[in-house]
Amino acid sequence: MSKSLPYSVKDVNYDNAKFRHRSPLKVLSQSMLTLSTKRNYASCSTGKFLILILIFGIGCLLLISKGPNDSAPNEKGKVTFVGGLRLGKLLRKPPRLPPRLSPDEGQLRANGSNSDPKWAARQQSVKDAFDFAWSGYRKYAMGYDELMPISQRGVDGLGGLGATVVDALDTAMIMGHDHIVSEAGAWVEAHLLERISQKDQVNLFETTIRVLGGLLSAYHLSGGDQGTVNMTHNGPKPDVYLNVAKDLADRLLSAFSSSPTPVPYSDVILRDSTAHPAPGGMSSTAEVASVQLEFNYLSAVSGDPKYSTEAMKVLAHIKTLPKTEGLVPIYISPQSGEFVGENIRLGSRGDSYYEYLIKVWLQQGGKLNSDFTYLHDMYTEAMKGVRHLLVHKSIPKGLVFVGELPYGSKGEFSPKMDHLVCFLPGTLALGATKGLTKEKALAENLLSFEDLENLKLAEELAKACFEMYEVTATGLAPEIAYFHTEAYSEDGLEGGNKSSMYAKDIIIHQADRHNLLRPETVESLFVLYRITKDTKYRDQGWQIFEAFEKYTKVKTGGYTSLDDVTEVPPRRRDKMETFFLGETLKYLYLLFGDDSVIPLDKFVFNTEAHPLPIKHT
Ligand code: DMJ
Repeated sequence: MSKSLPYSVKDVNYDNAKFRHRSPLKVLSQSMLTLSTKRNYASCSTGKFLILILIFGIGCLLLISKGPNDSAPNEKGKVTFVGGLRLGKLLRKPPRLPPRLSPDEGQLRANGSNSDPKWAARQQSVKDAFDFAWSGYRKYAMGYDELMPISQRGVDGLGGLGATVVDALDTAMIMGHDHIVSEAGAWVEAHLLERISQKDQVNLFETTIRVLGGLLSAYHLSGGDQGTVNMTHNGPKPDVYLNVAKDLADRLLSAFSSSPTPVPYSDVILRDSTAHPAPGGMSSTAEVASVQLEFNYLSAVSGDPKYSTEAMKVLAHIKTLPKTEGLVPIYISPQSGEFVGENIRLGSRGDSYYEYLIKVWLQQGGKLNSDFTYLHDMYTEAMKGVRHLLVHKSIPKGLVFVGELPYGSKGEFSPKMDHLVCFLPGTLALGATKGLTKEKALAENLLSFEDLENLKLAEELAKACFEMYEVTATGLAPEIAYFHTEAYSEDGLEGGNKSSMYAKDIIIHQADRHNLLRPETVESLFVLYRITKDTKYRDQGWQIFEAFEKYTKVKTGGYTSLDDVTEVPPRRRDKMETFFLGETLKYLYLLFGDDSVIPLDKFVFNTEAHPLPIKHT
């Protein structure tokens, strides 16, 4: 294999030679060679010379008359033609052969077309599900954080800011549910500022990702930020959302200013803008490192740098702390600024630390050699660490999963994987292609060795995440799964679907059999579909959606969490989490829809699925 290839064919299942650079001179001399061996009429040297001139002339003409293919999108997405300097430009930058898709891939793309009525109908089903979820919430719980659909009432589990209203708002905008945008928007305008000024304790992270993130996304999608996007004419003016966001963020800033280190406290008392550590004193690593997308965007649109400055200090500080091959413990102390304990995992309390490293870098323009390159470096090192220390294969069927190191890298490996880890396939794929399709990224030679490794891992992990659903009797994943390995096995704890070929690979403990309507797997299916165009991700998403419809829908309105996904009928809990409307249904809707809606190279989704625009640099 040629050393000039940027990566080894062994790592990926396509032929890199198809995408290798060839200089125009090489193309020409190769054509000459082919011609002269195939035909005999160029035997005299004058003849060869004339043919050379002829081919060179035709080549020049072809390059100059390339026309519409030689176009480039301008900043606002309109296409302008790059005329004039074409020849010089092409001579400077050698043309490359277009990537050839395997017949399979070509088929996948054709079937995955957004004009396909099958997917349009499925997308409509998700839109109807959102309407049904909202109708239950509106009827029984309007203004509460969450709906308890079985007891038909509301509950304030997140501090009482009407979290479902704000989490659902941008999903309604994206789906074009105008009446819901009006209802939710009117509620925000009439009540939210007052609530914020009166409420007691909230969690910095949860309030930032759900409420602040939701407000900022609603601001953008309703035409704020110089009207780059305007998905709705319903609801209040964009500035209403922005003003509430500023008021909320001003209070949340106390978590940063009260702490003696750059690591913020976990809890804020909204009404008097004070803050304190969580009981036990520690903050979660994921929590302190997953507020930056929101604070950065607020600074950008408000013109006040203070939000971004405070939030980014956390990441700059974490950069200086010792790590294990880029991996970090799940607790950090705001008092000392140091990590606490050795528990390393990409599940709860660890997850979105890794997600924000790459997403904040992308949000800030995704450039190497910028002030934010350190984030890309931290992410790259961490993903290498994941591949080296946390990725294992199950037996007997070889599912690739990400486990945990509860006692650090010197302690024993645990084959436990939270459903929360299923954000990782999507993040890995996004980080690899920077939101472009795999086809485009390959054609433009944009993928490094690391990117290709990460993309491959993304696809393997997405399979394990999907099988966590397939293996259960309900077709819905448990909160936590264990994987059968050489070192770890337990009998009699299968998911209930005996016909699953992974029934022996996946072990589900009694205590972990609940399902909270979580989004991570469908989030990854959505990102992987956009990036690979492989329709299997849509099919899998549809299967999951159907299982939600079958087992979690509550007749009187709304959807509910379940107690045990391994039993049919499953025992039900009594809670519709806000992220079912904010994330799960949004990602499913986007999975079945047109790629041009919230394109991945123009937006980053915060960890609660609220899209924020990528900064133009
Ligand atoms: C959401 O609130 C966010 O996605 C967060 O990062 C993790 N957990 C939930 C959804 O499962």
